[in-house]
Amino acid sequence: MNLIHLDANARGEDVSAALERDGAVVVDNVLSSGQVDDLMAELRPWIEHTKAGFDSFSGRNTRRTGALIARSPKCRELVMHPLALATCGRFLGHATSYQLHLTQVISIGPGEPAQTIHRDQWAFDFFSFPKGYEVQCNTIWAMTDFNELNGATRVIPGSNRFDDKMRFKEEETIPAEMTRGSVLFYGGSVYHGGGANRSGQTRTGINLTYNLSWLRQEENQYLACPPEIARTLPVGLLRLMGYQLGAYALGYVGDALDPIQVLRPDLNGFGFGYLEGTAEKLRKQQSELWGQDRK
Ligand SMILES: O=C(O)CCC(=O)C(=O)O
Ligand SMILES: [Fe+2]
Repeated sequence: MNLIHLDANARGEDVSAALERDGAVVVDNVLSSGQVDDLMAELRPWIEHTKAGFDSFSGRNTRRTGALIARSPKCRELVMHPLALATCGRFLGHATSYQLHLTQVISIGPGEPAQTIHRDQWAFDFFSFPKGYEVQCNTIWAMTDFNELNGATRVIPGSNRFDDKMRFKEEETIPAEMTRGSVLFYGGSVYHGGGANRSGQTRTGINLTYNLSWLRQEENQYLACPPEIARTLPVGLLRLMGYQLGAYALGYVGDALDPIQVLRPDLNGFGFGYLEGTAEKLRKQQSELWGQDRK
């Protein structure tokens, strides 16, 4: 059992291929030390005000700080990182579109026991998706080094092809060790969990996850980021947050409006500012249904 590492020049298709095969892969040293410092400078006040988790899965010694789009301009950039988008575009490219699923700084404090090994896609009401049908693409950006002692994420490479609802012990997993500034990519189907922190220091990672737009988002992006802030954000980011049609009839407002027209009436909504490939897929769906283009 071995976790693949790619270097920072890796392309989205390389990361996606590794994810398809193993369910998880580390890309080393994507962010500079200065970039990590800048992210942490914005996040620290929010982390300090975050309460610890309320159950063993969220972690009673772990702080989970969300709403990162509203709270941190640097995280907005990270959510749109070209390697993350290129990887998602490929790994989740079988659907019409994908969207931002959640934003969360996970700070695992000293003494936290290991989290239950799970699949993130269990969030979808424990529905068993067909093997090989990927619904989610996840990142954890290391803000501290991740090592076995301080609670590096535990993964089972190749478990993306295992049966659903299996149970594992910590010793059946390996730690996704990586340096500060590196990123762990992992699919929704790979078995993994936060590691036990047996060190004296907090382990901090930024968990940014993406899912197919026909599924619900784990973090409610419309309320986590108030409209006053959302109105100031780049259109590409708004589309990713869910201000878009997820498929032909998913997510419209009122009289069949594109949701971005409600937030930004100044924009001529349909087909504008979508991530690569999505507008074309939506048009294709329409022409299949109507036998013509809407333009
Ligand atoms: O913090 C980690 O390393 C992983 C946490 C995790 O898998 C989760 O909360 O779903
Ligand atoms: Fe998880």
